[in-house]
Amino acid sequence: MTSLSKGELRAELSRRAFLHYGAALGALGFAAPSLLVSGARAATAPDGEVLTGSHWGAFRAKVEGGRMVSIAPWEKDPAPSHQLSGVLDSVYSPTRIKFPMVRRAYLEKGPGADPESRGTGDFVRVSWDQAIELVAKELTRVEKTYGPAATFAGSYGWKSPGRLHNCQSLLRRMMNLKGSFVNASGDYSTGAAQIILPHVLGTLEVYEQQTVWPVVVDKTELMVFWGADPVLTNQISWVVADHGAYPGMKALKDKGTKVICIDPVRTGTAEFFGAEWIAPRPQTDVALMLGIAHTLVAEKLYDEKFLKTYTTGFDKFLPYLMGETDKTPKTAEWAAAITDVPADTIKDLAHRFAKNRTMLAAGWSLQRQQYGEQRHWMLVTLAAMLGQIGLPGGGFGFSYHYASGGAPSADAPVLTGITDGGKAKEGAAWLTESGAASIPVARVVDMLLNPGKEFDFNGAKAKYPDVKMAYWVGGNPFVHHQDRNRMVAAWKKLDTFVVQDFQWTPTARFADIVLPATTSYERNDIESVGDYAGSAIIAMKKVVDPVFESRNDYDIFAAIAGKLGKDKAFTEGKSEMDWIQSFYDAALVQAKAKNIPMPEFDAFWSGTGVVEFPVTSGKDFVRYAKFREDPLLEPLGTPSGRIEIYSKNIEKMGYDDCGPHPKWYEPAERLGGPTTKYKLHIAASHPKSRLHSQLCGTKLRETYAIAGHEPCWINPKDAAARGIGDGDVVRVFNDRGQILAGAKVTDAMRPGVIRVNEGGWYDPQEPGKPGTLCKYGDVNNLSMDVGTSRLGQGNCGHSIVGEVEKYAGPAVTVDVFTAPKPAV
Ligand code: PGD
Ligand code: PGD
Ligand code: 6MO
Repeated sequence: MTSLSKGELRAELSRRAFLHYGAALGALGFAAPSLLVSGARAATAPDGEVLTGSHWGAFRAKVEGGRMVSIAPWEKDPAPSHQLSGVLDSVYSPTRIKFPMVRRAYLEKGPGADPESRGTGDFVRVSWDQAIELVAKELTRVEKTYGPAATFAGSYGWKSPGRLHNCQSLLRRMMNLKGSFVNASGDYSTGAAQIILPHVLGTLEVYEQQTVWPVVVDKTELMVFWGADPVLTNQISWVVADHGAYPGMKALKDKGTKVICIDPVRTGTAEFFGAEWIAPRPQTDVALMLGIAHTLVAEKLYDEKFLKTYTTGFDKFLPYLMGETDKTPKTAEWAAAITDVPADTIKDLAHRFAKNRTMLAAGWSLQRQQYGEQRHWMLVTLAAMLGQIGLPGGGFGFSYHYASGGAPSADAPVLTGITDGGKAKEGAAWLTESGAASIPVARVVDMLLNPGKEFDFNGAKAKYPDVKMAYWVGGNPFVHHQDRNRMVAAWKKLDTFVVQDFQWTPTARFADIVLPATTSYERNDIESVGDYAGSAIIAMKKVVDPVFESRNDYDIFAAIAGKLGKDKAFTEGKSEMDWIQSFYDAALVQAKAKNIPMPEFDAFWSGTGVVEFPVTSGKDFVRYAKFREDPLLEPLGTPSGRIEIYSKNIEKMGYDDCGPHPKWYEPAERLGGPTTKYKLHIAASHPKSRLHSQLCGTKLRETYAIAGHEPCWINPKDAAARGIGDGDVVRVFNDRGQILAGAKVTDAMRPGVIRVNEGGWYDPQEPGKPGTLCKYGDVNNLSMDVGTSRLGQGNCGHSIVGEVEKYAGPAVTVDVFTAPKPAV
């Protein structure tokens, strides 16, 4: 495998750093013996101003009388997110979980009792001692009765930043001490791309540093945002957001560089750049790319030398492209019929891509669709045909829209974090983590419905375990997972469902045992700033004391581990501050070795609470420049060392839904599809004023909800044809489910496509009843729950068709934003 450049390494580390470097921390052995008892709370937060961090950026919180009263963005944030205004409310909102609660039937009759009453809000308040005892007992019972592969703790979700209170690592740390558990691999963001791209490029690619913005501004002549809305999605980061992409985007705009947005929606990004808007039918992008590729060949505009030197398998792809293998040449005209983009436009794109220094910057919606693997593979193939990969400002980029990819990386040490106590894995190996069994993350409902069934995943075969208990922390599956009604039915199979969150999410409402966690503003922690930039390390100081009876995730898991007789192994005798210092000190050792200025811990913590790092070599990073310079000495991590347009490894897998070269596959349903029943595509994109479902329970919702519901964007023509007016309550439906939404009539939508963003909280009219109406507008009532293909098994959250009508039923009350009655 080729050695990673610094920028690449940082990006590799950013999202999964705790996995890669967990072992190193242990080896460094910084943990000084603690003088404090485990779980001891730091002193009460005083009044004044506290700097802390969040997914939305760093901010200063003002505290008066022990209450957070206002927040202001960190003065060094170049583009603060408007979502910060919801953060304050998230601490005090009526959705806060105040006490441990147990579903009544569960408490009275035990595990598995009356699963029909899940989601009805019939809870009973219990003490913390009772709750911890119940959880520990059930973990033990399930393991003893059914073995280690009967408890699912693959708990996926966006939790909060912080290297200690990383609730998912903490859950798995406790589970590893107990015995074992069923894990999940991959994520919902890039499930298909992160499996296909290592075959094509030898690396995950989606979480790696991009050719940096200053180089793009200087050299790119044509910037193409393909299914990407970076102005919207760069608001947040996995760690504390740096927002470094925004100055880059502004400089590109100021320079007047030509920008094209290929998207069924005229996005905020298209408006920001005054971009040319090309609106294909959703899910047809591979056909569009093939039409462009065919034009490049037909008009001899492609770079044969690049293909020969840096790629393998083009000779096997070319006969498919030209129609020699299937009698269907993938001409611009062929593509036009599928995509609804005129053939002349497709040819014109081919001409302009070839003539200019072109950056193809793709988002991830493209691969959150059936056969999603093909999108990024074909885009790499197209970029290879253009021959600009490794040149400044040319090629492709799969993270310009995420966590400010392309913001130059600083010379920063790696910040370690709490580990799950399992074996640390590096690079792509985190995809197959520890656990008694592991499933691809988005197959969780399939697993519950089909114990013992064999499934394929990236060349391997495995069987679904028979799971009786699930423990979820830091995620909201009753919003994020597809096909809600299928999911609600599957969940009835569980004996026990434990949820640990700080708010009454739809998931918490479907739990048997609900444990109230603190927000990250009620505890101390430490985090990096910028997934790719790594521009600083920041103290996430406690702003206020825990609200109501909430406890830190660390303390909850330490208490459960304690009941299992494993508290010493869990805490290693360290307090919150001991851990935080140990992570900092490990970074300090690296910094000293590299002559990077960094104060001692005490000065850092009691001083400004931030240490910033300089940018030197990161400022002119060009992705794949080294490979281009010397493909023999700097080969890719693929079997051939080159870009694989044809993969022999995938050929060997023999899948009918992901062949050995990129290809157009007709999805089960799409706008204008040959067998598609419904007339509208439903875009389930990411929201401008939320992070998924986070902040949906706050006052911020009032700034965008329409008639109290999640908005449904619709083109004026589609609205008029259905008698729908702006502001009307509408019912969006298909064979899988139905939701209410509020109509926003706008010509920013392509005709035939409506948009309801993901992340709206599920509010079932009759909880547990198949097909019941969701009163607020959770779009995943409508999506389909199938894997992208047998290769990647990613989710298909963007493969939805359906219909919309003006709502004519009885008035409804949205209940999901207040706590269940017994919990108030
Ligand atoms: P979040 O709303 O971020 O969504 O799904 P995910 O489950 O990650 O959920 C995080 C939860 O963690 C919240 O309930 C929050 O309160 C809780 N939490 C935050 N901090 C803490 C903490 O410190 N402790 C504890 N205990 N809990 C905490 C996101 C997923 O949705 C993703 S990443 C993607 S990319 C998918 N996107 C789509 C899509 O494009 N289209 C559709 N149809 N569906 C999707 N679903 C996926
Ligand atoms: P999406 O909103 O799903 O975002 O980033 P990702 O790029 O996946 O889609 C981006 C664009 O693709 C949308 O404008 C949509 O209209 C378009 N699109 C959808 N389908 C198609 C199609 O078939 N063809 C074409 N050409 N375009 C299509 C998601 C990323 O965003 C992720 S994974 C996470 S976890 C974060 N989530 C959020 C969030 O919830 N809220 C904000 N504000 N920011 C985020 N950033 C991250
Ligand atoms: Mo995601």
